[in-house]
Parts: sequence; structure tokens; C-alpha cells
Amino acid sequence: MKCRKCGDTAVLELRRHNAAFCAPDFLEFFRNQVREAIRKYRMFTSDEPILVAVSGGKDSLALWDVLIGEGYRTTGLYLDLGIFDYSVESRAKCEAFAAAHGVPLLVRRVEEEVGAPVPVIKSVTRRPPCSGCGLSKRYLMNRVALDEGLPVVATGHNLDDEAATLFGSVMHWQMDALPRQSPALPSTHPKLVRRVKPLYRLSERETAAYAFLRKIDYIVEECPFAVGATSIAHKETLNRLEDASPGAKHNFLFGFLEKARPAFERAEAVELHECARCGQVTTGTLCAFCKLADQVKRSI
Ligand code: Q46
Ligand code: ZN
Repeated sequence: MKCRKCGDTAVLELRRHNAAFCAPDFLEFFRNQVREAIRKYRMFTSDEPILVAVSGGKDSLALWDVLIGEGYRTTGLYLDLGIFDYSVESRAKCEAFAAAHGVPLLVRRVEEEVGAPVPVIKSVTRRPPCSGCGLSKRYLMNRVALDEGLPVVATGHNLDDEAATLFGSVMHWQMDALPRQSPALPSTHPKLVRRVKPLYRLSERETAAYAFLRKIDYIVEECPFAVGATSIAHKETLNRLEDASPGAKHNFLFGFLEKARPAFERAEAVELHECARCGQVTTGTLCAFCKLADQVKRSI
């Protein structure tokens, strides 16, 4: 197998691109995909500071690595979910990465912000752990970005994540989720920062290869609550399709973004208010985060 670019021995074959690359040319291919994502969706300009949400996993640390390499001004944000050893270890990976690269890392603890860590929120709400966890993460990313004066939050979602989310939304025809499925969500209120996913063009296998070749020390274990999550079942289904037909995931996601998404965009925008308690954006009187914090407070 030869590198498509230079003819050297290839280390990685990318069937969906019908190509193989040597290590340096793969790294360049990877960075080019990130550059293309940033350019195509005008995610941020070269002088805008960026909050990079990092979990300690391969995707978010690979993203941070590329953005630092490209010369962007970045601040990392690690949200400590309080999920046993997983959180202890993943926080250590983020701190080590930040120290090695000389970049700032902010840490916020869900236990402090909501009143209890994710495993307790799960029992209090009697809902799947990812529900309270996801809500808290989205809320805190936005609030920290606002507090720090950073106009945009970048997350490490990759092509597999995005295709699996889209698959789930289509399976249940979640009409409110479909228009929000995008590599870049604009700010629709002064208290909402932009959210972008610069890795949406790269597969999980590709981010793993990038992290390996760049010698990034990341947490390999998944969150213990990820086991049995429907998103994992969706990923497995899509992987089987991908095996049978390379490029299936890419076509599914990119086809949606280019051809179908505009049709799902709601004609009238929902009216946004500021939460009576915390001032963050909500469609009601109290935001979902404050309601969750109340529920936690009442039951512990
Ligand atoms: S951290 Fe939180 Fe994920 Fe764990 S509880 Fe679910 S949402 S799986 S990315
Ligand atoms: Zn609130």
C-alpha cells in the first residue's frame, strides 16, 4: 500500500476516500479536513479566541492539538462530571495535555454547579444519566464561554458522532432536533455563544489515528454510562453499513447537511427569554438547568 501523496509506504488506508497515506501526509490530510470545516462553515476567524470543550478522550484532545498547531488562541474547558474513576483519570489527561502545550485549562465541577455529580443526578431524576449530563454540559459550556468573554465553543464531535445523532433523530423523527443538527450553530441571542464541530468531516478511526501519530495521551476507556446507550447501537448499525459500503456514513451525513437540512429549518424562530433565576437563555420562565438544580436540591 502506497501513500497517495508521496508514494512512500502508507500507514493508513481510507477506503471512503479511496486513498492511503504515510504518517506525515495523513496528518496533513487531517489538518486540511479541519481547515475545510472551519472555512466552509465560517466557524471562527484567526483572531477570535476559542473555548475548546475537552473530555480527555481522543477526539477533543486531537481537536485542541490541531487548533493549537494552527495558531488559534484557545482555552480548554474540562467539565468534571463526578463519574467515579473515569472523571478522575480524564481530568488528569486534560491537565497533562494543557501543561505540556502551555495552554490554559478551565475546570468546572458539575457537583458544584448543579448540586450533585452525574451519578446522583441520574438517581434523582430517574432518567438516563446522559440526559442530565448532556443538559448540564451544554449549559455550562455556554455559561463559561460567556463569563470568559469567548464568542465560540468548539467540541470534538466527529463524523461518526454526527451520523449516529442524525440517525437517531431520523429514527424518531425528532423535528426539533433535525434543524439543529449542524457543524456550526450560530448565536441566536446575545447570551448564546456559537457552537462548532471542526471534526465533523473526520471519522472516529481517523481521529484515533491522528491521536496515535501525534502521541497524544488520552483516556481510552469510555464513560461507564455510555454502555448500552442507544447512540452506541446506532453507531454499530452505521459501522455495519460502512463495512458493506465505504462512504455510507459520509453520504448519509453530508447528504443531509447539503440537501435535506434546509427543508427542516423552522420558518419562525422560537422566542427566547432569559431565565428568571440565572439569566441564561430559555424558552420558558426557568431554564432546564435551574429546574434540574432545584430537583436535585429537593431530593438530597
Ligand atoms: S459523559 Fe455524560 Fe457522555 Fe457519560 S453520562 Fe452520557 S453524556 S456517556 S458523552
Ligand atoms: Zn437558569
